Amino acid sequence: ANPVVAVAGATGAVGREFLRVLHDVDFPASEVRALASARSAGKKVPFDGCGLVPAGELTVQEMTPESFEGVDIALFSAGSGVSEAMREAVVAAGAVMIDNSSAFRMDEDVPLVVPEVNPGDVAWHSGVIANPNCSTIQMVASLKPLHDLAPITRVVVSTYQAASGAGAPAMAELYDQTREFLDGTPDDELTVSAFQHRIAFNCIPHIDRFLEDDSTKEEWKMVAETKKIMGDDGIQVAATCVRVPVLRCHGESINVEFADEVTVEAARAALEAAPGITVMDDPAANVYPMPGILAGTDGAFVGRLRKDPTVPHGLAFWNVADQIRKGAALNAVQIAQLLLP
Ligand code: A2P
Ligand code: 11C
Repeated sequence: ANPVVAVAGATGAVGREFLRVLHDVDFPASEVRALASARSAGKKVPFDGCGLVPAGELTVQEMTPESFEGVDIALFSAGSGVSEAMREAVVAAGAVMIDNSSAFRMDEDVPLVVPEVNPGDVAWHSGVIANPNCSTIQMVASLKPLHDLAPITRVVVSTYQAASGAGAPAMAELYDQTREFLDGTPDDELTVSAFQHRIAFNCIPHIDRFLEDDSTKEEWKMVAETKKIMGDDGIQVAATCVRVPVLRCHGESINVEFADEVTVEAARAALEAAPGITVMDDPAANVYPMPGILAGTDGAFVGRLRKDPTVPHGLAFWNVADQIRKGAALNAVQIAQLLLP
């Protein structure tokens, strides 16, 4: 039978994208339930239809433990607290929770899945499958085909992360603050609430909270999640995560060190053949991936491929992806597709 799908957090930035992606891939649902907080109950959200569900608005229902009766697949993006509170009800209903929050990612009974990298891991779930952090997803999608050429021993990554990674209100803050700034509003009168500092005309090397070793939680996620998804604790990752005044799409500067020689040509061929990766690399024609041209696209885009001559077997490249699609909603729906009979 066609599955019943619940979208938990349907009014949020990722939740709305879940609905778009379900339509785009024509997910074979028999019903799609839009769930959010009591504040949104009764609101309508647009839906273009998928499977047996016709196009038309969905009426948002308040999410309660009873919301999951009859549900087969529950796509969650309503924050860690909500995922934790609803897990038992979702699993008791016999549904699989595909969770975009960081609540369960490192749990031993929860697979952390990027379908291009470790699709087989969905087999051992016990009711919950976690969707990795957006900056990790786009990086590992490009590391996997390279790791298959020769083992990767070390990765140095610096991110250029879009405001929308912090949710829809953060995106609005970049927009409005930029206008206020250009209108001459003094710094101390600008509205600063989504980030620690002004984001307009600025870069903030601080995403999520600081940890004891002075790295941030976002940087720690890139280290720990990469090892779990790639199934290789031997990959060392050094990450610096930076928020930049971009609305949508994260960029990443990535330097990789291999155990053996990998030529730029071999790396390019492997990336061109890899699922979910588009190589956009023609320096002579000024062609390389950029957030400004890639919002709304699927997969991860790679360019600026070149040798890193500072280490024995080094490669450098630049990676851009729409972090709300491949980094969140699309990856989660691709996980759901792996569960279809
Ligand atoms: P609501 O719009 O009713 O607050 P974002 O990440 O863009 O901020 O979106 C968060 C999503 O999670 C929204 O859909 C939001 O619904 C939902 N949400 C937040 N808190 C709760 C809650 N306690 N119960 C159910 N849904 C929630
Ligand atoms: C950001 N990467 O850009 C974060 C958002 O663990 O899923 C996603 C956080 C997470 O702010």
